[in-house]
This record gives sequence, structure tokens and C-alpha cells, in this order.
Amino acid sequence: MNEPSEISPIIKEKAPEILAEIKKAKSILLHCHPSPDPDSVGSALAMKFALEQMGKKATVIRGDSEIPRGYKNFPGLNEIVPKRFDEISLGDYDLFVSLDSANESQVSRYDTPKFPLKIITIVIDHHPTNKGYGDINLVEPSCSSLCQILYELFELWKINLTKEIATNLFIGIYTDTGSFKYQQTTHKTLSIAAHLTEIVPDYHGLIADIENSNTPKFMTYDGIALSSIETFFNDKLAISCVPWESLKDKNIPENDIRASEVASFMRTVPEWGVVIAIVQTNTSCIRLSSRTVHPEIYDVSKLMECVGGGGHKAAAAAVVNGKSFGEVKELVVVRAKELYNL
Ligand SMILES: [Mn+2]
Repeated sequence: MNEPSEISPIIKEKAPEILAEIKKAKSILLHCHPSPDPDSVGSALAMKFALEQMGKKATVIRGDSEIPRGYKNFPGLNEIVPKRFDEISLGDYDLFVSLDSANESQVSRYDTPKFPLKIITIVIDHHPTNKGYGDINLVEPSCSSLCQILYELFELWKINLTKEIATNLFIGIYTDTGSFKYQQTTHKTLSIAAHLTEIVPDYHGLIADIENSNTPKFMTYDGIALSSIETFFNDKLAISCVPWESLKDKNIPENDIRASEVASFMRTVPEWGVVIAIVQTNTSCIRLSSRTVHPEIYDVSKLMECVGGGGHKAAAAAVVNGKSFGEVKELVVVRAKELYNL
């Protein structure tokens, strides 16, 4: 179905080098990135199963955040170790494979690790802002999802696509493509997904679990966020701002704050070229999530770089510590004006 000739040249080039490091290793560490999405969790679990097929010991740590409740039926989820990167002993491992994490702070924001580590790091990612912080770096921004990169690697490595592996890969591809609607979705993405659904014909329930997992508190946060929207530059830029006090007043826990979902909803207004959801999750931390439907005009990964973030042209994010709410908002408004000539 997916002929090896269709595999991305960068993936083909790096696959043997990565495999050689894996073969040398005995105990391999994997992680989920902060506020993990299904591409992060699905790719970590799929890689764990693939490494075990190769006879390796592989450990997935949960990382900074709780796993969202909608992911409860991902195969292998119960084997994720509930620890952050700063809570493990690196000496227990001889290889770290970082997946779907554009920079060091996507590995952990608690005591953000400094690279190179004392063990070899392989970075596999599809975020164009990834500068390559590993000893070996495979960054392929044209791939829809990390799970698509893994599918191609597994094909080259002759991994048997078990139901556990196929389920995790499918769910990452499905969600990271916005259900096959983002521009990175190609014929190849769809044929990979079609092949995976041959192995996982009953994938519908997993999608329903993910898509129908909102909490009442999230709806409260959503309401506050949407009613706070302000527009700038003739409606070209729309910003939602939720200060910490509003969350505290309504007892909204950090797990129910999902700026990315608010930003994705704001993006559905075609008049708003660029949208940003800003939320202060505690007195010292501010999260931003930015989206656009016109990535060829408004590259939002460049906008998020002004506050230390990054991501894709159409969807990017940032986490800012130690700046005031007003300061951060001012920074992005000024930067949007100069970046996009608003
Ligand atoms: Mn991803």
C-alpha cells in the first residue's frame, strides 16, 4: 500500500542511524509533553510497543501534566509511569527518545532539562520550529503528525503493526490532522490512515471518548474566555484573555484550562485572521495558544516565538513565566502588528 519510495527522504536517511542507537540501548526512556495531546501520548505508546518488539525495555513517563480523561482506552495507557522528567533517575536509562516536542521546555517545564544529557538523545518531531536539541535529530515538518513519522519509520524497521501499535498511531494521525482537514493532510496520510483502520476497524469509540470528554468546569472556563474576546486592527486580530482571578473565583482547576480548544473555536470566525487565547493558569504562569485559517498570510509560529513559544504555521503555543498578564498581551499585539503589517 505505502510503497517505500513514498517515504519522506529525511525519514529514510535518518532511520538506519536511529535504529543503530536503539539496537545499542538496553533501557529506553520516552515521555509525554506538557498538556499532552493524542499525538504525544499515541506516539509514545506506539514507540514503546515497537521497542518492546525489538526486545528493549521501554518506559513512558507521564511528564508534567495529567493525561486527559478522554484518553482512557489508549492501548498501554496503564503502563505510563506517573512521573515528571525531573523525578526520574537518568542513570536508569541509556537512551532518551523525545517525541513530538519542539524544544526543551516540551520535555519538561519543571527544572527544564539541559541538553546534551548524560545519555544519548534522539529527537523525532514534526514541528518546524524544532532546532534539533538531540544528538540525532529527525525533524520532518511536512508530516501531518508524529504518528505518521513513526508509521514510516516502523515500515522501514519492519515492525509488525499490532492492534496496540496501529490504534495509537491512528488516533495521533486523526487528531493532529484535525480529523484530516489541516493542510499537512495528504493522499499519503489518508492511505496510511486507511491501512491502520484495516487493523483497527473499531476505532470509532476511541474518537468518541476523546471528543466527548469535556467537564462542566471546562464549559465555565470556555464561557469566561469567549466573553473576554477583544479585537484589534480592524478585526484582523482577536484575543481572549482570562486572568487568574477569574479562574480562582469559579474554582476552575488547571486540568480544565484548555486554551488550545478556545483558540480553535475562535478560528471559526473567518473575519479574524489571527486568534490568540491567553490564560493565566496561576499567579506566575501564562499560556497562549494561537491559530489562523490563513497560514500563508499569518504564520502564527513566528508570532508565538516573541514570547518563547513555537509550533506550526497554522497553530502554535507558548508558556510564559515571570511576566505580567498585561505585558504579555502588549507583546503579542505589538509583534502581530509588525509581523503581519496590520
Ligand atoms: Mn504532533
